Amino acid sequence: IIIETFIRHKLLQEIGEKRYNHSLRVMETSVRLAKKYNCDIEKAKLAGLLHDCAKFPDKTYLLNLANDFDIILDDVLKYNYELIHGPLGAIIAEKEYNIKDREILDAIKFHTTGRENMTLLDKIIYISDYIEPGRDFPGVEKVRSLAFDDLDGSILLAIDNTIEYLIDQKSLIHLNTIKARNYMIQEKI
Ligand code: DGI
Ligand code: FE
Ligand code: FE
Ligand code: FE
Repeated sequence: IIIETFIRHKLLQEIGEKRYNHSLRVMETSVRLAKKYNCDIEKAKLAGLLHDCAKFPDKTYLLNLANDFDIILDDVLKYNYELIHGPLGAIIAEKEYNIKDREILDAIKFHTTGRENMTLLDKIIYISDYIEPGRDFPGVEKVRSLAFDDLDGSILLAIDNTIEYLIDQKSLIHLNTIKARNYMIQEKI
């Protein structure tokens, strides 16, 4: 509990009230899903709370930090710096919030794109970020109700929606987004 107070205090200072409140809603959603799908509740709580710990609004600050922590920027990350807060978040959670659990750190690292072979915790954090009660975009209701009946189906639908949106925006699609989708489809068969 003392640890959680430290985390909350630091997080609020670092990412601001709006993103902090989003993080609390993701945490609550993650805990609900962890109970439903028998995932470790403490891990879901910490990963949900910290998933956006590197979501710094200032681009230069974010890029400098990524450089300081030797994050290798692939082509897509270079052009879409918003994607950096996932991998950077995993490092900051480890070094500045003292999270040593690999499962938690990976769920943070891949929360924006997903990845091949997503763990149950990865899936819960990915979808909680997408459906938390503050989210309001076309299609979210359907994913929200599906998440509590068919977690994998909800992930696939969320990835499809995201890819459709990215295509619409003429944005680059990260390979992990594609790999996550291929994996979810193959896993179903
Ligand atoms: O940090 P949040 O806003 O809470 O949410 P997030 O980390 O899931 O980021 C969502 C954004 O990430 C959304 O605008 C779509 C974008 N995104 C997800 N996958 C990809 C992507 N952007 C690009 N360019 N490529 C991707 O594969
Ligand atoms: Fe995020
Ligand atoms: Fe997301
Ligand atoms: Fe988020």
